[in-house]
Amino acid sequence: MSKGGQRVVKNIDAVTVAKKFLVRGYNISPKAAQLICSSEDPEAVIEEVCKVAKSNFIIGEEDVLSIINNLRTSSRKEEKKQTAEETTQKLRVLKEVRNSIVEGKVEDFVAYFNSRLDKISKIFRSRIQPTHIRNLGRFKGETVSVVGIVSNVIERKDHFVIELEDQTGSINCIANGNNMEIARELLGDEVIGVTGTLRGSSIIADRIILPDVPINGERKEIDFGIVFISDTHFGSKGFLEKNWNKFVEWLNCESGDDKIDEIAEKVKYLILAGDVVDGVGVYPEQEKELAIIDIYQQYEFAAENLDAIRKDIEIIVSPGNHDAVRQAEPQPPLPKEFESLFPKNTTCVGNPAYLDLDGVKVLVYHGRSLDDIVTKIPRLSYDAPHKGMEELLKRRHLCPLYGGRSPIAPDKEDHLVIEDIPDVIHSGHVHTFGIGFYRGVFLVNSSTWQSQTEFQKKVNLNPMPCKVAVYIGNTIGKLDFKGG
Ligand code: D5M
Ligand code: FE
Ligand code: ZN
Repeated sequence: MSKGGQRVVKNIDAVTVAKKFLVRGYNISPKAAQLICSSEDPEAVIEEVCKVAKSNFIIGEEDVLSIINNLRTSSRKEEKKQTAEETTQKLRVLKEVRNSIVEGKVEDFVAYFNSRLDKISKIFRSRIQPTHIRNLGRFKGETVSVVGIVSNVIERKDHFVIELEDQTGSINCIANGNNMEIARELLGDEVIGVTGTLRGSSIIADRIILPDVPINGERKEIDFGIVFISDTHFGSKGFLEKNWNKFVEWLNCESGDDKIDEIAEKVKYLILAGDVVDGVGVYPEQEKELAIIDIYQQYEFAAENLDAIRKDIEIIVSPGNHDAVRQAEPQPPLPKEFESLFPKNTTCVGNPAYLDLDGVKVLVYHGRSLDDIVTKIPRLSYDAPHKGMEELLKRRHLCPLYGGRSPIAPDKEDHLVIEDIPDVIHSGHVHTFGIGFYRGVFLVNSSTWQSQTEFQKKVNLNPMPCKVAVYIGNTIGKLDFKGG
């Protein structure tokens, strides 16, 4: 008998075996009885032998051997099935927002920013013991620390003035010397810590501190593969179908190149980080660039393409600004009417979504805020989008700047704070590719499957399509499906 996968071995002798057969009207040869005694599960073998035996049959060694072999094969199959079931259960969605309705009243914004400040203040807790801004007056001339939201940054001739706000008031912090470089890159609306001397009604900053992540993070090693893609834009005229098909061929271990097929064999998860379809009415005159003008049919086409992927890969689909969900972040998962089109091995999650894939924590975020970051910080560019993602991680927020190009829904809770440090942050949106590693966190931007659009031509945005990031072992590498 098999109980919870473990065999209960019963001691049984040949005479007892023979008796068991006799009471059922069968004879058994002594050697066959001996074989049963030495089998893993004598009771099960006796059951099976009797099931297939005809009356007046003397059971010999051959009969017993074939039953034992059959039982072994089916038990192996059962074990394999159990492993497959366990495998599919290893994906856990730790955090996402499925429902959020906000009216956008003044009090909603207050609650939203208080939540942001609370959550990020907790991250600072072990490094700064801040004084509430309202109480600073008692510390004239002394060293003080505050944690607040950047409400404004003004450049002066030889310094910056950073206006900082907490729940109790606001204060000007003067950034000069080396601090000017940090002040120059502040986006606005991020939460920072400042330590300095209180002079008059301002703090002369000694240190400007971003919440950041600890320096001692390590690379997580995994014995399976995670593939990162984004911005498939199914339904667009620019969808690069031939290249996509090559990618799917590879995933299905049919590329013809043993070396890269071996990598594909290990792939257990595929994450698609938004802009699944091109959508309808996303920008003026978009219809001119659409191969499929109906949103439902676009998702049907997406589903067909995902269906071609081998079924033991778990596919995770998160939405982006071209998808059929609200624009404001956090975005909920795709509605059931579209999710139901997708193959069974697909899970739709929100944007952002914090996932656990066999112990690997992946924070998926489409990446709309990267447009603002790249515009605001001159040393950054679309050519290295992971550097922009690093800035998000340092600020412990997926979309620090409020009122930029990525709309945020002012929920009571700020769901875009990076509270728990993931092993990987995966974004897309900017249609360029980049992989980085910052203090224990892999940063992946997974490009696109859409060629350059008319709009992108006008603004000189050069996509790097058909590049795929693959996490395996302790590193994330790039595969390029652009050629040929
Ligand atoms: O965005 C793909 C990239 O192109 C992303 O970096 C934004 C940029 N883009 C696309 N449309 C616009 C408009 N209308 N204004 C500014 N920047 C834009 P995707 O989300 O795939 O459209
Ligand atoms: Fe896109
Ligand atoms: Zn996008």
